[in-house]
Amino acid sequence: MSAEETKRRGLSRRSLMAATAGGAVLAGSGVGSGLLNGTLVTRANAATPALNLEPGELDPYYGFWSSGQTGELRILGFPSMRELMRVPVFNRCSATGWGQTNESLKVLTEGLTEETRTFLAAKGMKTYDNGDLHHPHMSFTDGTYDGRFIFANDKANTRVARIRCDVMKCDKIIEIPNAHDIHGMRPQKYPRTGYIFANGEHEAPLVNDGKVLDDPSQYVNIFTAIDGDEMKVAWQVMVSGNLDNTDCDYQGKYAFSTSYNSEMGMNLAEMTESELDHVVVFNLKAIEKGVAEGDVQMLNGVAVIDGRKGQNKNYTRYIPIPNSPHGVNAAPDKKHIMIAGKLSPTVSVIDVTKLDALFDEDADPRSCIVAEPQLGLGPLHTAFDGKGFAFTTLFLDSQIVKWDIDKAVRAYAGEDVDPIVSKVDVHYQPGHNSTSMGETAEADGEWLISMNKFSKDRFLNVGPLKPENEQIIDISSDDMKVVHDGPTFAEPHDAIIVRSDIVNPVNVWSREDPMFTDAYAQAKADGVDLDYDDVVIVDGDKVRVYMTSVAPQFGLEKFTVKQGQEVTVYVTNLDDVDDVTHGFCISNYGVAMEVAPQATASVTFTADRPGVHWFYCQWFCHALHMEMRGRMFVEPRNV
Ligand code: CUK
Ligand code: CUA
Repeated sequence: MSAEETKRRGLSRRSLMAATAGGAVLAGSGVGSGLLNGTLVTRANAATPALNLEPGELDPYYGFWSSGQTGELRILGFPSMRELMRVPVFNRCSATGWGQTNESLKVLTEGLTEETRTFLAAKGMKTYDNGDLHHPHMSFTDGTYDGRFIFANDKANTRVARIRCDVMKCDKIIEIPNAHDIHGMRPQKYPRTGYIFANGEHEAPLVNDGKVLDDPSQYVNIFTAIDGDEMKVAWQVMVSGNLDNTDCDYQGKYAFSTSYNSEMGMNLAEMTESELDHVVVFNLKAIEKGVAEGDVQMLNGVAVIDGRKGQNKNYTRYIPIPNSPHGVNAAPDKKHIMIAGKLSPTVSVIDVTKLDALFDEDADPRSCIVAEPQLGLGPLHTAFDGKGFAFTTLFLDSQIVKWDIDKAVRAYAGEDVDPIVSKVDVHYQPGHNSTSMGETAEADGEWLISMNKFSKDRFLNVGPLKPENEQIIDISSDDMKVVHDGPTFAEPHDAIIVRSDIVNPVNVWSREDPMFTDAYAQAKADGVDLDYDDVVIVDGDKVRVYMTSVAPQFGLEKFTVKQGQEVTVYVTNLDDVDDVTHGFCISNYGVAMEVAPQATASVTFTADRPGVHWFYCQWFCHALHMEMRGRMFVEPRNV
C-alpha cells in the first residue's frame, strides 16, 4: 500500500501496522492486541493481556531479573519490559549508598566469615564490592510464589542474599563456608521455603589453606542447604564431580544438581572427556537424619555429610546424563525434572515418583529417566506453560524448541511419536528462558522470555561491548512468535515472571523496621530522639550528627566537626508521602545515600579534609530541591 493510498483511505498508523502484520487485523478492538516497537502484536488468545501498555497502565507481572556480573537485582514490569527498579545486592551503588551506609554495610558484612573479613581488612575493605548474581528466585509456599523474599546467588564471592519483597531491599547476605563459588541456587518449593539449595561450582581442597594445591584428587565440591528464614547454613553435602545448576521437586523430598565435570578435570580436554556426566539427587530426609545422628564432620561450624560416589549411603544418587548437563527445571506437573544436555542434543527427563526405588531398592540410577528427546544443539534451560509443554533453549541452534512432555515419555517407551511441536529462531544464542509463573505449579502459559547472550546486529552499534538481547515470545498458541527485542546490560542470566497480585510492597517505611534498629539504639544511648531531634553529639574523637529531613529542608543548615574526627550522619526522612525520597550527599567527600520516606539512613566517614563542604539532597524531591542543602564546617587540626 502506497503512502498516498494510506492517506486516501484515511487509515491510522495503528491499523496500518495491523494490516501489515500478516493481515491479522484486530485494530480498534483493543483486546488481545498490542503495539510495541512498531509491530502490532496479536495474541492468539484474545483474553490474554496485551504486550503493550497505554501510558499509565500497569503490567500484569513483575519480572525479577538477575544482572550477572553487575551484581544487582532488577525489577521489570512484564511484558512491557520497563525497568522499574534496581536493587543493589552484591554491588556498590552510587545512588542509594549501598555498600557505604551503615545499614547496608551491616547486611554486607555480618554474614562474612572471619577469614574473609581478615583478608578484606588487609586491603582496607569491609566487604567485597563486586558480585556475580545469576539466579533470582522467590520464596515458595505450597508449590507457588508467596511474595515474601527473593533469594539470589553470588558466584564471584560465594554468597547467597535475600531481598525483602515488602521494601525491595536486601536484608541478609551470607558467605557459604567450605564451598567455592555458588552458582545454581533454588528455594525449596514444598511445603514451603524452607531451604535454599546452593551449588558450589568449583572444586577445591576441603580445607583450603594452601597445604594442598595442584592435587585435584583431594578436591571436593559442596552442596549447601540454607535455612531461608534464619539465613544460616543448615547442612552441607560433599559430592563427587562439580555442581552447576540445581532445582528441587514439588514433594519436598529431593533436590537435584547437574555436574558438567564429573571427571573432576582441570582443563577443557579433561572436563569434556566423558560422554556421560551426571545429576546428583539429594535425599533430603536421609540427609536430615544423618545430620541429626551425627554422621558428619564439623567444618567451619557447619555439619558436612559425605555424599560422594561410592559411599552408597542413602544421602545421594548419581544419575548418568549425557553430556556436561547444565539446566535443571522442575515441571509444574509436579512429576518431571528436565536436565538439559548442553553438549548432548537431549533433555533427560526424570520422573520423581521413580526416585524412592533408587534409594530404597538400590535400583539402576537410570531407571528414573522416562524420556530423553533429541531436541537440537546446545540445550541449556527449560521452561513450562503448565499445559504439558516444555520450552528448551538451544544455545548452538539459536532457537527455542517447544515440545510435548507426554509424547516424549511415550517415544522413550517405544511409541512412534514426535515430541517436537515447533521451533522459533531467537537472536542469538539463548541461555535461560523463563515463562510467566513457569517455575511454579501455577504456570499460566502466557509468555516466554528468551535471554540471549548475543545481540550482534539487533540494535544500534554501541561499540565492541554489546548488550544482550531479551526476546519475548508469545506462547499462547502452538506457533511461537517473537514479539519483542529488548537490550540489557551485563548480564542477566535468569529471570522469574511473577503475577503482580503476589507482590505487595509498602509505599513508605515503617519506623519500626529492623533496618533502623542500630540507629535507634545509638540515638537512645546519646539521649536523642531519632524521629525528632536535630543535634550534634561529640563523643571524644567521634561526632554523631542527627538530622531530620522534610522537603525541602534538612533539620540542620550547618554543623561543625574537627579535622580527623570520625563523623556519623544520621538522616531521618520525616516525610510520609509516597515517593518523597531525599538524598544526602556531601560534596568532595565521596559520601551519598538515599533516604526514602520514613527511613533513617546513616553514613560514617573521617572528616580529613578541612574547609566548607556543602551537603545537599541528591534525590529530586520538591520545587525547592536545589535549596535543600547545608554546610559542614571542618575545622583544621592545627589552628
Ligand atoms: S547459568 Cu547463565 S545461562 Cu549461571 Cu543459570 Cu545457564
Ligand atoms: Cu530532598 Cu531533594
